[in-house]
Amino acid sequence: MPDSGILTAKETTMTVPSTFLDACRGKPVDHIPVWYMRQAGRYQPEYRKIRERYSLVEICQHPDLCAEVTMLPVQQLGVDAAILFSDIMIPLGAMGVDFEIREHVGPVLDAPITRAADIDHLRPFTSDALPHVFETVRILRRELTVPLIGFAGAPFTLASYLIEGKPSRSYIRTKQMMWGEPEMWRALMDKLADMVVTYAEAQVEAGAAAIQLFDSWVGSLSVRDFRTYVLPTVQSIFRRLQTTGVPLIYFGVNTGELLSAFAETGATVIGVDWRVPLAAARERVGSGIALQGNLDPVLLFAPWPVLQRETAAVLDAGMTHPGFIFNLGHGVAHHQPPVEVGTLRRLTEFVHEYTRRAGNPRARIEEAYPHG
Ligand code: 1CP
Repeated sequence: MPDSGILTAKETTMTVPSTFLDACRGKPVDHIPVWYMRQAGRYQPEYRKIRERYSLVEICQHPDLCAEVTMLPVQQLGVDAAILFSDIMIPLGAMGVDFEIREHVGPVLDAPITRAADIDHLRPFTSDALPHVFETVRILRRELTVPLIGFAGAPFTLASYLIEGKPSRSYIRTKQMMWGEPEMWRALMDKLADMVVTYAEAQVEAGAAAIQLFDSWVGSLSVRDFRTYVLPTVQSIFRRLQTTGVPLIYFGVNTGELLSAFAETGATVIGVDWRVPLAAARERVGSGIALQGNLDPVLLFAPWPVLQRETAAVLDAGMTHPGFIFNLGHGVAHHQPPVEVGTLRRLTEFVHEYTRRAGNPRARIEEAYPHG
């Protein structure tokens, strides 16, 4: 430890005990850790109140406010990790991309990328960009009692917004560039990969204890295309991020058929959506990599006994191997009326209680919660 008594990011993550970090590493845990994608957001009355006065981008520009929004779900739900409140588009702003996050739509660009010159014009991302983001991370490192997950969008998913100019269902323009202009595609992937590495390293330097790479839309690719056009870039990102020493999580939606290729990315943890049974995911990924998931997010709108039964099934499947983190298969869904904060709090308590290990864990679990 340095004489000043101030811990560096690496020392913090290595010395503070954390169920979440242990589970990422496949170490024994006394309960299964929980966090939720989109755990900060519209379902929270407090968040809606803040959003009446500030846009999402403005929240990210105010470190105290952004830290408050990040901490809210930790205080309200009792989750085992926080995720930095931000958006995958934020670092693209620092590369000169003009975007807007439109209400009920998502990221929208006036001038999507169509030609090589547009890619040349993307500024390289440097770690002195976005000082407010890293200041938020430093505040959170001081304030939080659980690890902070930093994150970045993965190159394919970011490219889909840059090329389509808005959320897409078919990714036609994106795939047209990928297949038809392989040199442009490579240049774009490389530029985005450099951003991801620099941005993630700076988040760890400031205090993030894990990094999640969101490749939300990569499941739109065939396994062949994933291996040809995306896997080498993701491998290069994780290879370069190994030196940070923090767990690296790779997540996408609709990725059942890609999971065996995901196992070759170098990720410490693989996120699984709800369409794939965890036993099948485990078979495809093999052992030695932790899994995270995979409750259908819409179950949050189901009657409690159904939610409880399906959660128990996910936990039973997840606990068969070391290295499991409970999460939803995608983010908390937006709907009217919204998911109740109380439902997520009760779910978190249930996961902790159901999986708390003492003595003969499975026997105790079966005894306390007989089912099926
Ligand atoms: O203004 C708002 O409040 C709108 C909703 C919203 C929120 C709460 C958006 C717009 N972004 C965010 C925050 C956000 N985005 C977080 C932090 C919150 C947390 O997890 O607690 C994170 C991790 C993201 C990452 C993100 N943004 C992803 C990857 C995760 C995923 O959900 O797959 C993606 C694809 C985006 C793009 C985006 N931003 C916002 C929306 C509605 C979308 C998706 C649009 C689409 O369907 O393509």
